[in-house]
Amino acid sequence: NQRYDFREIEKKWRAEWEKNPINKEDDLKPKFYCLDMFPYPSGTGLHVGHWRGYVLSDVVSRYKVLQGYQVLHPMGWDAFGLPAENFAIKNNIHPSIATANNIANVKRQLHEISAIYDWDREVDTTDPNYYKWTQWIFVQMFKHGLAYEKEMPLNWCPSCKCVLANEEATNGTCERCGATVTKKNLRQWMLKITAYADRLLEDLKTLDWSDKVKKMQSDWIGKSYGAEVDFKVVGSDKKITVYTTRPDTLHGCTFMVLAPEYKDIPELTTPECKEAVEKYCFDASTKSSVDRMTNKEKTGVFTGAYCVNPVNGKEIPVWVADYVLADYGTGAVMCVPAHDERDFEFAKKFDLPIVQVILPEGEEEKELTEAYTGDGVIINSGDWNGMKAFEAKEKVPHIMEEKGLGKKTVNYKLRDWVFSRQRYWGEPIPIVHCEHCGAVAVPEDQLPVLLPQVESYKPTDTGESPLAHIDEWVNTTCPKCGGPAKRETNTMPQWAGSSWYFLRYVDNHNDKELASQEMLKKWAPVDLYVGGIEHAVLHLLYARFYTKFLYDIGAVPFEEPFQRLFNQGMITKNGSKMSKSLGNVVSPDDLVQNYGCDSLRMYELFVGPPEMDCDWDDSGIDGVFRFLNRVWKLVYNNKDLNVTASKDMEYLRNKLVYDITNRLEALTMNTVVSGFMEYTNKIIDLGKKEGGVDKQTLETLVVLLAPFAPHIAEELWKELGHAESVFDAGWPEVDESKLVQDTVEIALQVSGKFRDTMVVSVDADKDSVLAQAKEVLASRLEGKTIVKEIYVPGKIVNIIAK
Ligand code: ANZ
Ligand code: ZN
Repeated sequence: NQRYDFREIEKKWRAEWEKNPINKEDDLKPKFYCLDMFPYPSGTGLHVGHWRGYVLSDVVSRYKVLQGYQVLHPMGWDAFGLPAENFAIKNNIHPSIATANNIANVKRQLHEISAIYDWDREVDTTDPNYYKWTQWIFVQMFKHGLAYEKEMPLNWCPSCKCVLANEEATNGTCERCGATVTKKNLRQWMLKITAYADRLLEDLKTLDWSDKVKKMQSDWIGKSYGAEVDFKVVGSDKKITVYTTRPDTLHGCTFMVLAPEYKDIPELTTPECKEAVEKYCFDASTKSSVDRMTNKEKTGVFTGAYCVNPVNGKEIPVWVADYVLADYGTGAVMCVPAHDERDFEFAKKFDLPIVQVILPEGEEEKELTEAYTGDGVIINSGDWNGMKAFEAKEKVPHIMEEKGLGKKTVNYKLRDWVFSRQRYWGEPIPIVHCEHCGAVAVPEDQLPVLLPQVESYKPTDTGESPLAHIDEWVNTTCPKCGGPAKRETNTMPQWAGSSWYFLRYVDNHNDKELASQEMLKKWAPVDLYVGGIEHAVLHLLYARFYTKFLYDIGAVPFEEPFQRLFNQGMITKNGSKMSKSLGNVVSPDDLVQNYGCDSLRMYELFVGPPEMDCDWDDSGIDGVFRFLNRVWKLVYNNKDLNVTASKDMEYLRNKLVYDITNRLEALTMNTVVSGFMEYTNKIIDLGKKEGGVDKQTLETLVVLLAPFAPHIAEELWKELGHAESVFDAGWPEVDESKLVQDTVEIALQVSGKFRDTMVVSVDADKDSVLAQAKEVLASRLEGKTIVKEIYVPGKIVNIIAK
């Protein structure tokens, strides 16, 4: 058959691979674990944006198979969580049914990609055999003191009727629905991720991740060095301790600000100020922390109290303002308006004194129009004057320690992880509350605690989960004393299941442990993890925390789950994210129907550098389709010619292998595709000149193409006379000696204008090149006088003629 009938071919090979997977487990081979961030099975299904990452990871997986690895490339479902529940409420379908439907649909769509997923290893976070282990991990954390209960004001989304982790409320709005986040006092389960702050920070160094993502994680952990300094309160035996990263500016501290939640405020406040302070503190309690930090206009009230600046004995006023957070540092700030932007604004607004203590090197002191936050020399600071600010930063904490006025400290921005949700569709937290014994873990042999069927899974306004209304489920007996007890009714956040799923794939049928040591050692950790950058902080930090904890209790044999991370960019349509609500979702179905899976796979990679966002334009796929047709014809027209390769063809073939391999290793997939197009054209042209293309060159092209366009490659491989799969062929090697070219193509110019090209031997001397060039250009030089002859070796001949 001379025609490239992609429909026929793709159907045929997909069926064949299903019977006979190309990726065989073989412990004599090295392993490669290539993982996609598993999808949330939404009702909308997959669009061309989803394909981008899945195609990339599949190309790498197939490439590794060709290189002789046994490859683990699994797929599964992150299926608990709010969207399924919201969908269920809206459409009146039970979340478990809606989820099953969605999984079936997305799975069907995934088959279209022809990725080499191992469906025997499928995991589903809502499957009791899976969440049994999600609960087991929680029980281990509880036993190790890392899961604890706490009553606290929390980010509350009034629309989702649910608490949010700090990570889910980063700009004062709900990450999911965009509603403004408020505060609510609730009893919550917390995970002590802060106990791992240092290791989470340190071990970033060992990972092959982009600097961008590493920085996002280290900023989120937010380790800073500073000092705690004590300020005596005037007329009282109380003191206020502040946390500062700028102890060098102590002499410039002209007032103090406390967070509205600071515990001593009632005792510090004078009777005249009481009413205003109480009102201010109440108002602040209704705002979210992000709202308070980013609030443009500074607000605050004076408490009537004063404290003493320990380095100069000056009495400074104590204020309350909501830009100071209760849960960072000590909840009290020594304010240095001259050198801190927030303090400067505050001082301007409330007319508080500003004293400059750092002078930029070589400048005169003059009135500040804004805070100066740079380096410089210390002034207005008694015997510290003349010191460099950065030196003082180091020294002052020691001085304060010696004088008993404070101490050196380390602080983290990272907070413990709020781990309970007041929603139905999640893993029940495996805890029983007993009047006598307190919170007791459900014994491991009684796991999983099954999520019961409920009639109404709608969330409530009270902060109670819908599970709280099922008396027969809630009322139970205490595993410790046998007395009456109640089940915990909160469920886990969606992140729970995704924090360890990569461990389960390696041994997903195990009913004794979350995965055996043997299988974990065989496959894990993940060698390449592909997914969107939106998970840079949340999921990736949680997964690292889980892995480290499981390592500490001996459940997994490594500390870091993901060795190399690749974040693909988003596919947009007319500049905006594809979404059902915008009506701009491009479905892959029609494109597969009209051009085939192979063309769409290659086009997904061709649209732009894979790490960058890219606007989608259907029309470009045509170029890729035509390219595959050219390859098809090239192989057909030449496969039976039996020509021998020329030196030039051998060069082309080796250069092709060299470039494609290097670009693939660097994951610059768009340049791989353009490289294929460029080299194919060159091979076609050279073949025309030489009366045909040799078989080895054709075979090499087909094997290299196989990870990208597997169906056409498999078909052409058969046409080239092979009985076994192209994926058994082995990845072609480069013969370095052939990369040295005998001839080069050089450009010919007349008076600087490009006129022609010619091919010369690389070691041809100047005279013979010029003579040959003048011959080629003879007609253009006729009747002219040659003024000058220029030869740039291997590149250009320029004949200047009048
Ligand atoms: C005096 C000072 C002078 C400060 C100066 C900064 C600049 P990072 O680096 O992010 O850790 N701070 C301390 N506790 C705070 C709280 N609970 N809420 C809001 N701000 C707080 O920030 C540490 C700095 O943030 C500290 O150093 C403190 O202000 C402020 F020229 O102390 B600084
Ligand atoms: Zn008990």
